[in-house]
Amino acid sequence: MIPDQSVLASAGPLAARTERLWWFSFWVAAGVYVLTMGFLVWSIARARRRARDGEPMAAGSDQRMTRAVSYGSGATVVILLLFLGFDLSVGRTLSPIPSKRPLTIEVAGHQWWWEATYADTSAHGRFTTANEVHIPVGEPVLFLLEARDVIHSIWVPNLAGKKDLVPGYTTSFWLQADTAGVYRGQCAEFCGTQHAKMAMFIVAEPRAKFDAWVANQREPAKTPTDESAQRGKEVFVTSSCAMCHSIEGTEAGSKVGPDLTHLASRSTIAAGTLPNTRSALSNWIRDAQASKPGVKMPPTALAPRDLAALLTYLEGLK
Ligand code: HEC
Ligand SMILES: [Cu+2]
Repeated sequence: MIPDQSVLASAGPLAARTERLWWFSFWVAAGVYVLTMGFLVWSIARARRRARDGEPMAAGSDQRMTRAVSYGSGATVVILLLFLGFDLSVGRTLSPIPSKRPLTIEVAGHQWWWEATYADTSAHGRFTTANEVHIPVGEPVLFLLEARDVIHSIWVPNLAGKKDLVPGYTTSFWLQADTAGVYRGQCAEFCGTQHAKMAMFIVAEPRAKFDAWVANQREPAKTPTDESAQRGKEVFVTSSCAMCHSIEGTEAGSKVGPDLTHLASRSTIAAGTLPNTRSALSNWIRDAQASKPGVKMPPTALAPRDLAALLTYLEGLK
């Protein structure tokens, strides 16, 4: 399920340009290395042969050496300027987003998860999800970035470079995926002990599939019909859960933790830490600290029947 998380497997125009820059630098540096080592070996061999044969230094060798060093320094300057020029030109093509009204997603970094709100001009069009961000293939997507606690950094190597999320300050960047797929990203700025367990998945899919996903995410949670799930909803809204989580269509409306309206539509929980299965969900609710020590979700002791009902309810939040 987790694809190559690598800058050398680009799947979009931004990452492709960065990858080209990387290979350019690699081949030029490799060429310089091979040439330098070649000259070194050659000159050592020549000096040894001279010493063995008792051959004197040729006349004018001092000037030749000065000239060789000057040519070498000149070539170094030219190569460094080439790097600089290529780097600047790539940087310039990366900044402006090539679209007037792009799909805009507000991403907020939290310790240790990602909140993603799809911006829309109407209040009903907006919706919030977490850790799994769907985007349409072949379209530039604008991200508005904020941090709620400390500095985080968003990095999906197959699609784009990094961008920091800074508290009290909105930054932005854009990316585009040209190949459908699930791209793993992660926080790239140390943000506390569970920093390594702060993954994000970009799900790039064809426009029609994306639209269907959006339409479903905009819906409030369905009112459960079976008895166990109904009991589970009651457990959720009457216990501590509602103090930190939102489920649209219920009384739970807090934003401390991830929005759970469509929890069951995500493939992982806790920012890629656990698979979204009944047993993982059960362990997480009983003691989130066991999988992510220090996380801002306390252990919850529930009667076995209440826990089972709660799990059934959560599993129904498609
Ligand atoms: C004090 C606040 C708090 C309380 C109370 C709380 N949670 Fe959480 N919850 C969080 C935070 C914060 C996270 C994100 C943790 C992370 O991924 O690092 C989270 C994550 C989750 C997730 C994973 C969501 C995802 O998409 O990754 C689930 C499911 C969840 N909580 C369910 C519950 C349930 C059920 C209860 C009640 C028994 C509960 N929580 C009580 C704060 C809380
Ligand atoms: Cu982080």
